[in-house]
Amino acid sequence: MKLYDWSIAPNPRRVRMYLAERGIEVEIVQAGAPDQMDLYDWFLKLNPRRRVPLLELDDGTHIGEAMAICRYFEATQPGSGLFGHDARETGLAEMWEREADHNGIQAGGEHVRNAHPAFKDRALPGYAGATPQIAELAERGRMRYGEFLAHADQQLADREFLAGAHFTVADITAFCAIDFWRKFRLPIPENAGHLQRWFDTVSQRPSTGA
Ligand SMILES: N[C@@H](CCC(=O)N[C@@H](CS)C(=O)NCC(=O)O)C(=O)O
Repeated sequence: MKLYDWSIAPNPRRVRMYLAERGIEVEIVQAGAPDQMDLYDWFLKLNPRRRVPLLELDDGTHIGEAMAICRYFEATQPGSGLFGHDARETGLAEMWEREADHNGIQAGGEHVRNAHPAFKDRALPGYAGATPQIAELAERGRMRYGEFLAHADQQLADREFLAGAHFTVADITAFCAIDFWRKFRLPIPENAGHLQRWFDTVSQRPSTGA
């Protein structure tokens, strides 16, 4: 089994954090260089979806999508609680994980990839052809991302983690989004004190260094 990774990218980090939280060891193969904007040619030939992370099983099966990969490990080695400890927490973890993916990782990406010169003609990940930047999408992405930060701040006002008392995959995805996009001028707002407290707490977890 191999996990194709790209050390600089936020989505593979979601899987690395999940594995580190669980103490699961998998062979990790870099599919792109840390100082390049493109994944390696050999990887793009191997994976027509042209994106990381990608899990390769021993029978050659390829599983993409960060949470699908985490769910594979949760199914083969169940019981971590990272997808929730009971029905209520499972629902909340799922809801906030999706929120953090759609309006965190993807909305931040909608802004940065449509605004930053480094992403000229590369506004969407995973496409071989040119995907031009659209200024209106950059603005909309910033708006969506801002809403996400505000909602997360509100949610964290009276609970330690997004789904409640326990750290879950929702926190993993939200942390990977916020820690990545803050480097592109999308910081945690000064008035989002609950979110900042949560971010500082999660930053202390050893899995963030994975
Ligand atoms: N929804 C996918 C997103 C995967 C994705 O967009 N990965 C980025 C890295 S964070 C990528 O492979 N980008 C390739 C590119 O920019 O061409 C997931 O959860 O894995």
